[in-house]
Amino acid sequence: MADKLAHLGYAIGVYKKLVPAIIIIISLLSSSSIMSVVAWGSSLEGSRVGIQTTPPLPVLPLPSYSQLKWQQREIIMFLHFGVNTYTDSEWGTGQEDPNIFNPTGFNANQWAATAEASGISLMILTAKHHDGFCLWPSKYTEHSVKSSLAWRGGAGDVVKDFVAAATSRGIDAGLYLSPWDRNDKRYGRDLDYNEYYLAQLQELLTQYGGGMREIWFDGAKGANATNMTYYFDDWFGMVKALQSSINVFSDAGPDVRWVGNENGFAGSTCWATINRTSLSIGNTSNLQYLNAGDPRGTDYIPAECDVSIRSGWFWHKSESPKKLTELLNIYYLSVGRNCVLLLNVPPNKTGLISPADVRTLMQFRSAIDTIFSFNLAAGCLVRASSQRGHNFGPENVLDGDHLWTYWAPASSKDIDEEGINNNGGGGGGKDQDRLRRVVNPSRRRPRNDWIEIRASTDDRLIRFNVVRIQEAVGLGQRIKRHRVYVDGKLVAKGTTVGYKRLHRISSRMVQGSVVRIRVLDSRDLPLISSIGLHFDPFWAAARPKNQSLHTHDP
Ligand code: FUL
Repeated sequence: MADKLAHLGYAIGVYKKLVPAIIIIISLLSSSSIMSVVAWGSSLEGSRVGIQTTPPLPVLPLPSYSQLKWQQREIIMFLHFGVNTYTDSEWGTGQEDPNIFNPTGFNANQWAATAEASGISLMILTAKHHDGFCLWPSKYTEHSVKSSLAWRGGAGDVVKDFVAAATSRGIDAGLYLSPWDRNDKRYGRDLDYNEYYLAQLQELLTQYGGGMREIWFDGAKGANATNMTYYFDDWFGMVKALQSSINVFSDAGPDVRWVGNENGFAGSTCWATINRTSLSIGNTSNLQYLNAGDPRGTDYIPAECDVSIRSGWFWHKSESPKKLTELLNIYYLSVGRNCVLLLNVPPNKTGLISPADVRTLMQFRSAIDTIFSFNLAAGCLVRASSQRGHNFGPENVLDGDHLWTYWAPASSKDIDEEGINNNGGGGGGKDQDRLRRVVNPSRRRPRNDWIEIRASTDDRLIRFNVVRIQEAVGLGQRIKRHRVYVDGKLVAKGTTVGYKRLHRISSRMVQGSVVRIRVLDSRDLPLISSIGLHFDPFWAAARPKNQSLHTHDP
């Protein structure tokens, strides 16, 4: 009853100045459920000469359209292919004979078909790795497929086939062009090498269509490699000029940053925001900063988690793909921590993705679909501590839009003036009266924002072991600390949320009738675009390690 009164206070507070008669109608409805009050109040505002409450102000910095598209991909396929595939090595010397590159069964359609069947929408190919061997016939070097006479008589072009195969299946393409080049004699002579590198960039970004979606500038370089300065500003400037929707990856962005390790793990706190001025390419002293991001960062540069499906980046006969449980763990610690997973799947000597890797990818996709295609919160009742206005109700977290429809609580000003912030579900009544008197903005009470999923009937329990929370990051990443309760008992806690936060429940399974997510700290109002309660059978079957919460966040 106290809850119901609190929500009535909210509805009255919002509308009393406009339509006094509504108050009478609301009192008549005092015996109806909270949900019906929220829905009913909303439709009244909708009828108010068509003017709707505006979204709250954004919290800068914001993601670009291309970054949002990148984030929604969740998994990107990386393909390491080149002379190393034939020499059983990871870093070539640059002295390899181009004739060893002979992928007798090369078929980029098989790569694209594998990506498509795995639900992957972008593939990134190593056009040139550290050995300097180019997978396209560059005009500026002999160290390329045009010297691989055994393969298509030197007339082959892997990049061309790769882009054509991807495009034919509606999959986007991206390229990796290693800055460190162990073959080219110009390496070490700043001007000459930068001109060479820019000439190659120009080839790659003009000869294969205008739809390139990501370019990867790898900061790696051998400890004893020749010193030289890369002209990053020129590189980035040229890339952006030639490809309008491309995301530039490097240790320091500008669009996508490295996560600071090659295991596929983001930090348990992971901000998409960071200060670019504190980053530099190829500098390994700030890995922790890259891993966690920075709540005060002035640049929006989300992290990409690169890891290989096998232990090496290139194909080696002796290696086999990771197990499904390991890949799922990587998924939870990358995609489930506000990042994108860049999963390397190396083509073998014949030029195809090995059957074992294809099988593993299929299993991985099917496991993700099994876990996430059904939301146990669907059909449940949803309510929140407060609501900004008509378009910002808690029901938005259960629709299919995970970016632009969201629950927004009332602003602190509205809460202070109207006393509409329901105090933890047990508030209302006298508490509301007290809050109504607090009108001095300098004495605002701390916020207590929460949103709750409730089983639709009293006897129904929700059984789940994964919680998914998503912020409306189009208006900036905000949440700093949150907790999840089931029937009042803490089951998960964490810091950042961002585009997607996934919690696996440490006890492997939990059940209850009310799941509440509390936001303990946030940069301005928290905006939640989606909530999911899911069942992960692989997690349920895994042997519990201990009963404590798996995350050590505050
Ligand atoms: C590293 C490189 O040295 C590896 O060979 C691989 O390409 C990986 C993605 O980046 O820095």
